[in-house]
Amino acid sequence: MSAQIVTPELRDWIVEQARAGCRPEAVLASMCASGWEEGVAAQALEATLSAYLGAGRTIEVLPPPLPVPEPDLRGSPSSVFAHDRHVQVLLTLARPRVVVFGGLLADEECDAIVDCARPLLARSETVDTDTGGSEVNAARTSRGMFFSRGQTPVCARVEARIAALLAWPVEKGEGLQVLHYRPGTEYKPHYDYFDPRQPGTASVLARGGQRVGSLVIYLSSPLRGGGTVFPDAGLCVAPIKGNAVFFSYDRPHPVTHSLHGGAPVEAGEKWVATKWLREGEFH
Ligand code: PD2
Ligand code: ZN
Repeated sequence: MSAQIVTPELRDWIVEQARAGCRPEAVLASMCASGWEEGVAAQALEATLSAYLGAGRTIEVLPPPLPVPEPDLRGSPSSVFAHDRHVQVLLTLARPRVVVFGGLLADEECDAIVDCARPLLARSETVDTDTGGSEVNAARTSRGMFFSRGQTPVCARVEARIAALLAWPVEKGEGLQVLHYRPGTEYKPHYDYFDPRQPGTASVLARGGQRVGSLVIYLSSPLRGGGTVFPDAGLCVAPIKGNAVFFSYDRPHPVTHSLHGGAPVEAGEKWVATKWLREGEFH
């Protein structure tokens, strides 16, 4: 991937495209279509066009990277201690950044969250970035509800554990969102960040900035199906009660490869609690 070399010929071609009035996004798209990895292509474009313009001017093809939550996995530990519990590290992937944790929640904690959420479920809605409000989404056939931060003692304990695990303050997290999937329901692949090009995004960002990470915690083990899939990586994480999958995205852009979805549940029921981590304090 990073072995792709920016030759003088490629630089000349990029400058030629820019001089012909071609927008950087269009040049990026044709580089990707001819086999360039998007992140490498974007960096090559930014460097070439900035050097061409000179006088300290810079061209940004991608949004600038943001700090992201990240567990401390120095020394490749098989488990880490987070607040009040040992948590297993089952899988790590660099790109997209994904970490699968084992035993993040005890079975009784999963059951307590499900019992509390069950009477409050409604057809799941997603943020509507056209308006900044929320809407029922055909791509998401689960039912769900939101807790506010610290709404129950179990929520507060789990939030403190997540904050320690991911080195990200509790205040920068949204409340837990609980989803319930029956057989045949799914959450089609999507990105969790807010699309900067959508008109409603500004009002969503006012509550704590971009989402920069997600933690999907499995509160039950469906019998078949219901894995969390990452199509760009060909990865499917099995939903096992108490385990969790963490992924981060340092820019609101597909270059993060953070596209993910909930595969259809084929047998049994799937319950998850999702924690979204924001760039700033969420209020
Ligand atoms: O339930 C899941 O596996 C899932 C998949 C994709 C949850 C979410 N996204 C989410 O809550 O954003
Ligand atoms: Zn998602």
